[in-house]
Amino acid sequence: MAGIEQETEQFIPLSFQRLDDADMATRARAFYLQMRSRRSVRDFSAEPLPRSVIEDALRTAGSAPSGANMQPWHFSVVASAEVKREIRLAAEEEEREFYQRRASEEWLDALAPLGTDAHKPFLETAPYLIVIFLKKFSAGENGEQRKNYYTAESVGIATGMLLAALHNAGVATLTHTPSPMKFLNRILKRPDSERPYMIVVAGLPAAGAQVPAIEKKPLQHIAEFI
Ligand code: IYR
Repeated sequence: MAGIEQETEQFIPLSFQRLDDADMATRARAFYLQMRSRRSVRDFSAEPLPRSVIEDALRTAGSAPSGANMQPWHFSVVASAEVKREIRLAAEEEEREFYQRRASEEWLDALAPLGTDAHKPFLETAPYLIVIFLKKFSAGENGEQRKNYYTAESVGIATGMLLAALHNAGVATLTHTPSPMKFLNRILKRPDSERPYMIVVAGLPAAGAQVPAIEKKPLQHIAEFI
């Protein structure tokens, strides 16, 4: 139709691998065992990692499903020592405020088993800080703003896939959310239409790194079959 902008939907055959039941069960178990060995790490080594590993993990994250396929995410990967330092200083300022004033007693009690405080050396030590931004809007074909849908759900899924991809590649991670995180827009020069969602700290654990002795709920406590 001349003059009318039209998006014709096109369909292609689905590529799907049908596994037999035994294969499914083996793979489901192997993936579970692999993923349950993931732990959030707060004590990182400064040892560098190949950028290609981070790039492929980001490709995995970028393959996540999203509302209307808008892919409402942006990943700023920080390896620069100066920028990591800037982020650490700004984050620690917010965290001091959090631990000294903002956090309720109840929240501090809930965090006690993790042994966290306002001191965040890992933001400088780890080789990569992957800063994830949530885009309420994307640029349309003619530069106009297009609204994105289910942005929190979409970015949450992409972040989970990123964590799984990094763990699968032997990279240790920490999900870190200094609050508020608006300083990340300033430091990383991202537009106001993007909301900092999370920092994923990525690298190798320091020799002798320890993690809190915490457990995951068993299946019967988190799921039901009806
Ligand atoms: N952002 C703070 C506090 C914190 C909050 C939660 I919820 C955690 O699971 C862990 C920490 C910090 O990073 O210390």
